[in-house]
Amino acid sequence: MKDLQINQTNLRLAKGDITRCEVDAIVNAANESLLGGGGVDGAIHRAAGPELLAACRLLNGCRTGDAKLTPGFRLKAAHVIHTVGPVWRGGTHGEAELLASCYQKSLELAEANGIRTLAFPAISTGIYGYPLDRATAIAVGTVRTYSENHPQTIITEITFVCFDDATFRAYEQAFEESE
Ligand code: AR6
Repeated sequence: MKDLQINQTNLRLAKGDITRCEVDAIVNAANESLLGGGGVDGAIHRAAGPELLAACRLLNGCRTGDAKLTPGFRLKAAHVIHTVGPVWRGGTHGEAELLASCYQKSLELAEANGIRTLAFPAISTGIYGYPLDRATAIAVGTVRTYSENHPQTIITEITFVCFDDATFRAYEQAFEESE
């Protein structure tokens, strides 16, 4: 498995639990309330501690496709970027654009806050039901395009963290197809 180096930015794949990542920021696949939930959202809130929920309460939610920043509290990551992916409704309700926007807005927020290393979960592919192959193609494509269009970016490392083997394989395929 090769990493993808695009200008300043290394795109890489990892298996495991995003809450343990030693990066400047981890991305949370949240819901519009930002008040916690299951999946990776639940895991991040458990690992960060109750201060995270208190910080999220001050943000007044987040629209689908948008992203907001909090500290990481008890996490190794200094920050959490909370983004809200689309619920899969057959693909004809703007899901692809909204999912791409999650990655784009997260990268812009990272850049604006001095974040150099960033880890993403596979947004929308769990509880929200987005087909894995389509979601990973959008994730890799959007991040790749961002890196190509921002040769002076401060973001040096972007990791796609895969919680299971099927997700890892889908990202491997997306990396191959993007080359
Ligand atoms: N580390 C990395 N990835 C994880 C972890 C973890 N600790 N736990 C789960 N995943 P999901 P969604 C993977 O359902 O589809 C919540 O209730 C998981 O295997 O967490 O965007 C929110 O509050 C899958 O590959 O997020 C929302 O209501 C990926 O993370 C809703 O779920 C995303 O699965 C969001 O649903």
